[in-house]
Amino acid sequence: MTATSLSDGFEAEVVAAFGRHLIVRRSDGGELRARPAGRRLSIVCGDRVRCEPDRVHDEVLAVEVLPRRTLLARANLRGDSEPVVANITQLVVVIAPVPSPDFFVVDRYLCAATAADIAGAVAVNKSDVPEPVAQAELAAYAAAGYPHVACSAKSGTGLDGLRALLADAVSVLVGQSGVGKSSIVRALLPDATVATGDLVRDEEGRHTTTASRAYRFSSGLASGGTLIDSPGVRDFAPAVDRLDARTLGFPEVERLSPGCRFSDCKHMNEPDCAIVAAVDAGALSTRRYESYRRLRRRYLDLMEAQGFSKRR
Ligand SMILES: Nc1nc2c(ncn2[C@@H]2O[C@H](COP(=O)(O)OP(=O)(O)OP(=O)(O)O)[C@@H](O)[C@H]2O)c(=O)[nH]1
Ligand SMILES: [Mg+2]
Ligand SMILES: [Zn+2]
Repeated sequence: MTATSLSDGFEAEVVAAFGRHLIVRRSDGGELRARPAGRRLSIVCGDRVRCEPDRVHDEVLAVEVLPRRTLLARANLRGDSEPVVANITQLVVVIAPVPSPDFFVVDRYLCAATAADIAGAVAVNKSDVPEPVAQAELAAYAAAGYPHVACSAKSGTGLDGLRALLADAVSVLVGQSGVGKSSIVRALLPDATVATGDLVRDEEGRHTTTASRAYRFSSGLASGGTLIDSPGVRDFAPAVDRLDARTLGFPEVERLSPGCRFSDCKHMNEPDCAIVAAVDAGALSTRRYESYRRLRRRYLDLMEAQGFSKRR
């Protein structure tokens, strides 16, 4: 890093974020370490930032976050909204036969995406493992408008379908630890060194991702696309302030609710509810509706928690 290269402010893209440690990519492709200029600046992978040199400490400071086109945000335990990843156009929830999927977590990710105007999709990895993933669940996602692709990062089966899904999109791979998100990145981008510094061994000695990292497709079917690998999660709840209070991000509710008797129907216990009628008629998955009910209850809890934390 020469002094002249740091002489002026510049704009850059955050390609990795781990706490207050950032890696930013300049428009010339060069990557630099950087850190947020203040405690209050919350910067995530995918953000575009304005950077300035800090000559005293010989480092790069990200001083401003440029307006985000999209933001995936989660609710923390206090109910407050926390940014997860910015400027993505697509969220791909990765599931696998092992570890067995928690479809309620998958649903909540997809709700957060839908609420944030981000396309949602499901990738079913480890298709080489002779253990089926519930086809009824995948059919329910397809009916809701979320496509799914089957693949195996190990055998290479289905990777073309995944490339087609990712083409020209800025996508994040999310999901439980061990489903194969980083393996998919390595299979799709063999030249990208999935930096080992971003990986640590967990208590069972497996490599697990600790920081989100963006990779760009330079060739192949998905040229023009960007793929962001992210750390595995046990749970996920969408940020409440970003959720549409009416639909909670469920496309089926959005589509069916005009048929409800009450325009402010919450689809819980109200009479003549079109969503309940669709469940009874077998047109809406019972599990997706149960997921809606759970998220409705959680939404109220998080709103309440947020109220408490605001009053502190
Ligand atoms: N059989 C099989 N195993 C796979 C496949 N993809 C990944 N794995 C294995 O699954 C384990 C976890 O893979 P990772 O890519 O580290 O999973 P991850 O989702 O990135 O996990 P975290 O970083 O902890 O969130 C590794 O042992 C991989 O070798 C696959 O398609 N088939
Ligand atoms: Mg990983
Ligand atoms: Zn209703």
